[in-house]
Amino acid sequence: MEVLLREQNNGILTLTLNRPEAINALTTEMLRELSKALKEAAAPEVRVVVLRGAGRGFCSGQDLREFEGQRISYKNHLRNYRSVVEGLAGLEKPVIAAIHGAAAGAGLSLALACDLRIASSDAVLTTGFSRIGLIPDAGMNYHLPRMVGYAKAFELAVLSERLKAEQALALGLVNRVVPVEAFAEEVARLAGELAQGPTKTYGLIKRALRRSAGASLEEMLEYEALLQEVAGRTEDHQEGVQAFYEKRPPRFQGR
Ligand code: T3D
Repeated sequence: MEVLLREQNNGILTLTLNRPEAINALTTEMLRELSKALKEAAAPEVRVVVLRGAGRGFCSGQDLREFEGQRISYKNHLRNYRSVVEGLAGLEKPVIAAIHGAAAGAGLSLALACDLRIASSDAVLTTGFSRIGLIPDAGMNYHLPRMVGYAKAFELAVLSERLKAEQALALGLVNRVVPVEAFAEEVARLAGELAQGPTKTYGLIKRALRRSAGASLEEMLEYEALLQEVAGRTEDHQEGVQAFYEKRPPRFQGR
């Protein structure tokens, strides 16, 4: 059985974590496949990526049975996570985490590294790490406090409580919550909308917002001017302005 399913349609690449018997617990093989798929997603035919889980949940984090009885080098093992997190964060196009059921441990870390999180109303989010005596990893220490602030991040990381979808929404951990029965349709609709957008510009927006996390206002003013030079020369910018003049919706090509 393939541990990662890939499906590409109309500019939307859907990556499905596929170990439903363990709520898609992450194995080394799965992380390597995911990293490879994210590198391939840089191809211009891909305009948006959706990351989801097969079966009844999104992802339960590291497979706690993979290294049963072994003493592993976390430093080495976490390189596999690093490659995936950098792949998600560095991909210059929108990445949506479609979260239904559980998102736990490193599964939540991967969701946080995506650009948008759409939760089904049955979603349950938990940091989970502290319950097994580990600190958050796979980028959670970076993303979580930036999304919810230090105090809440500390609480979530230390207590590892299970958050329902609406609680996650109130904290800003997910962008929207959709009833279970409308979830797949809403994810497809949003992905479809983004796949029709000015992809190159979306990539530059992602780059700018990510850079801002560690930059001063002066640095950002400089950097956004640089990126606007690039956005301003895209065909999609020309098309957007032309469409405005002609009072019609733009037809973006992603270049
Ligand atoms: O160690 C390292 O490599 C370092 C890196 C660590 C990164 C991490 O991600 S640490 C955190 C790891 N994840 C967890 O601790 C979460 C463990 N799982 C849970 O808390 C719960 O299973 C869930 C909240 C995710 C879902 O609960 P529920 O009640 O819906 O399902 P369940 O019955 O607990 O699980 C269903 C099956 O999936 C079950 O298998 P079984 O008994 O039917 O054969 C369960 O053992 C399996 N499963 C769930 N999570 C994992 C898992 N198997 C392996 N690894 C898992 N993480």
